[in-house]
Amino acid sequence: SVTSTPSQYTSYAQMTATVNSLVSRYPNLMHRQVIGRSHQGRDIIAVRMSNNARVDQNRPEVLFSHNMHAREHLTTEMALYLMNEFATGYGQDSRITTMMNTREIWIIPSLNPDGKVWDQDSGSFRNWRKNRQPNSGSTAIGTDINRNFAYRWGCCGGSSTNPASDTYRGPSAESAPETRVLTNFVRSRVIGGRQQITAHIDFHTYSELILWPFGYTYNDTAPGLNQDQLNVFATVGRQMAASNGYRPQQSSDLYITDGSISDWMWGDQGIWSYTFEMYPRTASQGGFYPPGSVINRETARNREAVLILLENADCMYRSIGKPQ
Ligand code: 0X9
Ligand code: ZN
Repeated sequence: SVTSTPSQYTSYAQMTATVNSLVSRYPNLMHRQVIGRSHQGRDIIAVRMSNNARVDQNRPEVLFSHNMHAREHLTTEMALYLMNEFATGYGQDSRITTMMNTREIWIIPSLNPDGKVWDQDSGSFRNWRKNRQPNSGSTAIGTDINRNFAYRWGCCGGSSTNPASDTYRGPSAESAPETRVLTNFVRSRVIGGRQQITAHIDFHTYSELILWPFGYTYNDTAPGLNQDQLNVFATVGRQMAASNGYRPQQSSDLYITDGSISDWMWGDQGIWSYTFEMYPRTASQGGFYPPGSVINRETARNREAVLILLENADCMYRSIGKPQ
């Protein structure tokens, strides 16, 4: 079949158990933190990985975030793949070892646990995208976390004011607890006035794309994104795309969004932030629910792209020959 059943993907409960068992097997390489709770009170966790993970070190940090959209279950598999790869590759693979010795790698395997449970745990998939927060004055449930960020929130027709819409932006920026957990975590990585996180990928499905800011405007450059910076985004984006066969483009080439995570990460925090849209390319290949048999192939497919971003994360301008 071209589609799947819920049991072919890791559930939120299984994800929690898998992360806990990895952390107890690799206590020096993995450190787990609860960074906050979802609307319904589930833990949102972040795992720090490095050669000395229990200690906060002064190194470039790279963040990988996953499963902001409930039904995009392949992205949680991507997080578990990365944890496994960095843990088992340390001391075995020279590129992974170098990155574990010179970076701090943050992995947030599910930004939307309530949505994931709602979509997956009833026996059949529900095609759910948003969080599970009620809306006052409406029976419709949920805010689209990827329209709820506080950078040009609601500015440009790239989100909806209708609580029933799949792209409902919420009553105000950061109104969704899940958005706030992520932004508070990212803000907490400003140490001595300097944001430690230099680069980021937010994993989604589907369409096989690598997207960079801005999403709120069709213009290639904008206030806060100059030509050199655009060239960095495009150069590293194209290098990553050459490794996985995705299409590299500016976010708004797909469609306009406002209040999305990558616009906030770059526009507010100066973090080189990409949005990946994973497998499949088209709806006819299974859309949000491709068969579980593709999980290994489609997560490993991004190994090289992730390493490319990690290796550039100490100085992204080096990619265009202008180290600063
Ligand atoms: O619409 C979204 O939030 C993302 N696509 S998804 O199908 N996973 O929901 C894309 C966001 C990227 N930003 C822009 N296209 N502007
Ligand atoms: Zn998505």
